Amino acid sequence: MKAAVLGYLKERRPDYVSGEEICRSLDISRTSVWKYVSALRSEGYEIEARSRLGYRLVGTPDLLLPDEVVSGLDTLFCGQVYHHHLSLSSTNSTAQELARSGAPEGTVVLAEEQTGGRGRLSRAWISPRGGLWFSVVLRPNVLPMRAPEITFLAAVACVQALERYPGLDAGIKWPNDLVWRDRKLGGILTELSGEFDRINHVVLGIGINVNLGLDDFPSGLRSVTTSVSAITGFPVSRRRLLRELLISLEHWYRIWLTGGFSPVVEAWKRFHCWLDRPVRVVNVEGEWTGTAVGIDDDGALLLRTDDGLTKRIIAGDVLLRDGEQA
Ligand code: BT5
Repeated sequence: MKAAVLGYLKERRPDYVSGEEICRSLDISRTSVWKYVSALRSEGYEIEARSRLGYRLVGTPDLLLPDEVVSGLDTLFCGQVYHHHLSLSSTNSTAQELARSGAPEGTVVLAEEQTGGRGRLSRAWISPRGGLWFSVVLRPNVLPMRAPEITFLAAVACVQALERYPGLDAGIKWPNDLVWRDRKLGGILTELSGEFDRINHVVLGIGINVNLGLDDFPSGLRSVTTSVSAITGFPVSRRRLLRELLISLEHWYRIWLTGGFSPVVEAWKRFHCWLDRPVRVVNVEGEWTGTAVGIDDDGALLLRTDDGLTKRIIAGDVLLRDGEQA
């Protein structure tokens, strides 16, 4: 009902709407209207109340509140259950807890800021206010060994949502980075909970630097990161971008569930950045130099090594050589 009161105020913005009219059309008491208005105010909505005139919405907080994100969201499940937090240690950790206690597929956990945001191998992920930091609970009925494929479909979903913005032709750096002109714009962290032959759940974490400035990053990261607003030159609506991302994610997730990994791989290849460039690949087993020449049907990176062989790499970090990137 709170959402309905908000909807009413939005529809009539910038005019006043009388308390009586809201009562009548929503069939609630005046006290209830007042209660919902107070609740909305405590979330940050600025609502003026004038005797004889009624209520008027004058300001919406720059927060990704449930009423802003979920109402009218054109998805079947992705984001339909939505948990919003001002601050969390890591949305992936909170989503894991929710998943363990039975959260349905598509549940989204979003935090305006993270104090312990993480990347792969427990690396720190910088997540101040202004970005999009969220996690999605997924319960695919596939073998656990296929869970890493979710990183690939998510990357495709993200770059496709981003490319609707002028100039935001992002690429994907194998395996999980969203990159624009060699600078990191976002990252994906897929975490699996399962047994040998069964997935309990997957938590898909996505971080995108949206309205962030250089000052938001520690000095060591400033030359290798970027943000949507730095690229477009103006702040963008995080609400619109988040909704587009959720729609795109659901779209690609369903393609993957029904059509398998190959349509994802085909789409992914179009965005593969650093192709044919001299790179260094590092993982727990060692380090190789060569040229990235593509990915195979399983999503492994194909590296043409300096001695002319093609090596398949299934996990690791890709770095540009020749000091092209820090
Ligand atoms: C990633 O790891 O790129 C995955 C990032 C996933 C973040 C999301 S936010 C929502 C959800 N909740 C979480 O706690 N995490 C997920 P990796 O490929 O390991 O890259 C990590 C490296 O990226 C760090 O070591 C830094 O060098 C760099 N980095 C950290 N914060 C960054 C930022 N905001 N933008 C660009 N680069 C960053």
